[in-house]
Amino acid sequence: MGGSEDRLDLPSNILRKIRNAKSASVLTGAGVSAESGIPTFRGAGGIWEKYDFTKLATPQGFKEDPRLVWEWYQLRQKEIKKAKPNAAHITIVDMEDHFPRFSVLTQNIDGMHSRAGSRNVVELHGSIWRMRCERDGLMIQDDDPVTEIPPMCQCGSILRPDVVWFGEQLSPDVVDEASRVANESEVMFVVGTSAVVYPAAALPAITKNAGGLVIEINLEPTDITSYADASLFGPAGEMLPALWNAAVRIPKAL
Ligand code: BJW
Repeated sequence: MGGSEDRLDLPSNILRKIRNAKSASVLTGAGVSAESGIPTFRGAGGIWEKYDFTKLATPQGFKEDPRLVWEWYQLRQKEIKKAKPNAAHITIVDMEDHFPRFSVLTQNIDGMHSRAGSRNVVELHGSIWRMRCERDGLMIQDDDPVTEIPPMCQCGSILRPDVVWFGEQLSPDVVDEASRVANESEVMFVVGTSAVVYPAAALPAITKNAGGLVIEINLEPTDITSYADASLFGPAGEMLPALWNAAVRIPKAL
């Protein structure tokens, strides 16, 4: 038994509800990939400490300097390509094998859940591995970092990363699917998100209001903590496997 299991301290009724749920989901944020070496956005050492989001993650920033934005995305593609899924990503794959209905709702654009082996992944903010043309709608998927900056469409326009920047709408289909999943989840695990970016941050409240359990894993308290059924504070790569072991191993009699 490791140190993380000692810190779990979850009542057996919660563990039993987790194990017996028929429908579950995980909402992930940048913290789930932190132990793979991919930086988070906010807080000490976060991306927004070093880079100006207005220049790099808004449609206005892209219009003003597409080359700068693409250089930043290429740098991140290279970092992500080198990273490996960690124990949290892998535990989420195990969860999918256990629950009859299961979805990963991720704010991350890094593709790490799919690389780890998760099948049912809803990418709320798009993917760094896709680019699209806003003029003719062409979509290109490529698992390697871009080589041409900025990448050009055959129609002569500059392609953009297929990600959701601030002030842009998430795809309505994606929001509908995520809301449906949140509404039908008997348990939602909220892992490694600061829960400040909407509409993703509102998904756990949908689960809670529909009578589901919300279990949070983070290094520190967030706005979710006030209504979560349990909050586990520690690294996702330790806390999630410990939680999952405890839930699947709980004796049937409890
Ligand atoms: C660990 C750990 C470890 C670390 N283990 N844990 C309603 C209310 C208020 C505002 C709004 C609202 N509706 C819309 C808004 C505006 C805006 C918004 O939410 N702003 C807030 C910041 C105030 N939302 C939008 O603009 C969204 N669009 C929208 O709503 O459209 C509707 C609309 C538009 C126009 C007119 C009218 C309606 C779009 C948001 C898009 C976000 N895009 C980004 C960039 C994506 C592309 C890219 O990556 O390049 O998405 S911003 C960035 O933040 C990224 C992330 O997905 C997102 C969330 O961040 P996340 O994942 O939570 O990371 P961090 O860094 O914040 O937190 C990491 C956490 O992990 C921390 O808590 C750590 O403690 C923890 N951690 N290591 C466990 N090892």
